[in-house]
Amino acid sequence: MTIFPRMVEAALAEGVVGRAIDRGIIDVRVHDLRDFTTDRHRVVDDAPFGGGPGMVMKPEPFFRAVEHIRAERGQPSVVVLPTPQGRVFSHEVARQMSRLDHVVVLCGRYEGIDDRVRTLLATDEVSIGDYVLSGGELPALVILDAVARLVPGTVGDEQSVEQDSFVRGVLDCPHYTRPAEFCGEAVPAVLLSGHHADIRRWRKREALARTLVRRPDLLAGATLDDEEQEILSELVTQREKEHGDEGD
Ligand code: 6GU
Repeated sequence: MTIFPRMVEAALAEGVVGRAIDRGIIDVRVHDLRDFTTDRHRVVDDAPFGGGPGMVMKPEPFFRAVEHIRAERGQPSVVVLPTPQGRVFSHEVARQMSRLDHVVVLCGRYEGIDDRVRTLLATDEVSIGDYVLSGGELPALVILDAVARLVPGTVGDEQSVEQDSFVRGVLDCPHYTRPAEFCGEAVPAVLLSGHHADIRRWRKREALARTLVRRPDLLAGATLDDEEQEILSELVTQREKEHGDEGD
């Protein structure tokens, strides 16, 4: 639900999400909030009670819109309100949502939405990170993309979803394609060697080394196989030697 349906539709037409919609794997309906106003000028906002700058989105169009969806498509599993005040979106939240049948997302604009939309209509408040955006449309698209990837059949290769960084708690390894040398930078020789066991080990090492440096917090919850455990121990020992007593 949005006052900018074209903004949302444009994003839905492309890429993995666009293909999943075309194939009927997911069904996405974009609704124009102004269609649920009752006045001639299709007004969706009003001045704040108590005064102050900016406008507040009126509650009635959101309620009428959700009532329309309920009548057409049945009771939604959740009604999500994107807001910087919500719980922070993550792979885990995306995974939970991907198992739901019917998710409604209410996008707000202006300074805010009448709080009764939150208390009476929303079942879930979600933030996509600690920064402020000017509306819920981009968060809704972020949420949709992350959730759609986890619906079976959306991403061509199911294996690649399983390998995604936040599924396993390990960041991705570097990737290369032709040319083998570019701007004086050569592709790591092991990738051209044809030694599949070496390549697999190199990728694991690169991924773990990156995770250790950039996101050590992820490693606490990571699921590592025996080879990865071994590589990680090596990397940790190596770093301790290099950094001496700088701490961990
Ligand atoms: Cl969900 N909405 C807005 N307006 N800003 C945000 C956000 C949501 N998440 C982070 N910043």
